[in-house]
Amino acid sequence: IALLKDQICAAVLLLHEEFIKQEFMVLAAAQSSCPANAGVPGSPGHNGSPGRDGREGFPGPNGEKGDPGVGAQGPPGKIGPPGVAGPQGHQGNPGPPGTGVQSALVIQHQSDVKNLTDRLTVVEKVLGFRMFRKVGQKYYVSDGLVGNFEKAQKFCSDAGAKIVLPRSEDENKVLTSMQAALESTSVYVGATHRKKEGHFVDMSDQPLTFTNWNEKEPNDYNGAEDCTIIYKSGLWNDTDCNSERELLVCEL
Ligand SMILES: [Ca+2]
Ligand SMILES: [Ca+2]
Repeated sequence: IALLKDQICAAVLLLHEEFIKQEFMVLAAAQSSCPANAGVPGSPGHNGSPGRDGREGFPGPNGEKGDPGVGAQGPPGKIGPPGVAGPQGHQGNPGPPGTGVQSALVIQHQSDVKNLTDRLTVVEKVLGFRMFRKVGQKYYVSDGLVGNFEKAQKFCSDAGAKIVLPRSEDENKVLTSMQAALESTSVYVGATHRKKEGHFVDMSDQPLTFTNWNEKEPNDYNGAEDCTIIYKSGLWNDTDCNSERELLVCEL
């Protein structure tokens, strides 16, 4: 009987194996008996509740290096300290020559300026004297002082002038006119024969080009006359150099 029971159960299982769930088969096989035919399969159960969250995964590999970024340009930096001065450069080449006309004009102007400056210097000196007379390009000047030949030389030299010496009849007349105005009878002039008797020269040791000697003069009276005076008449005479009464007259 037991064997038959087993055989029946096996047959039932074979007949219904396509319709019966695995669980049912297990359940039937597990039972020691096969009391009844298997029932109609129940409806599927409801889905269970979601399971718990899984653990955090391992870190992934490093990504590829990105391209360099493009930033905005910053503000300019501070000005640096000045550098050390360099060596002096070479002298430049001379400039081009001026035109002939320009050069001539410049030279002429320079000459004119010098002439005017020189004349102005003379006139300014002349205006410093008590009396002056113009004759040609010269001025005869005097302060009405008297003295010997040495004093006359120094007085004129200190004034930037020379002791007077007429070089023409006109100049001789101008000198006598000054003597008359200053009530002088005679004046020393720049002519001597100190170095060579009878050979009169001017203060630059040049022979005289004009003379107006009085009659019988120069006579070197007593061998002591080396200087020259001009009387108010305009006549000349050689005399000693130490008379203190002679009018001091200079020329510029
Ligand atoms: Ca003499
Ligand atoms: Ca004399």
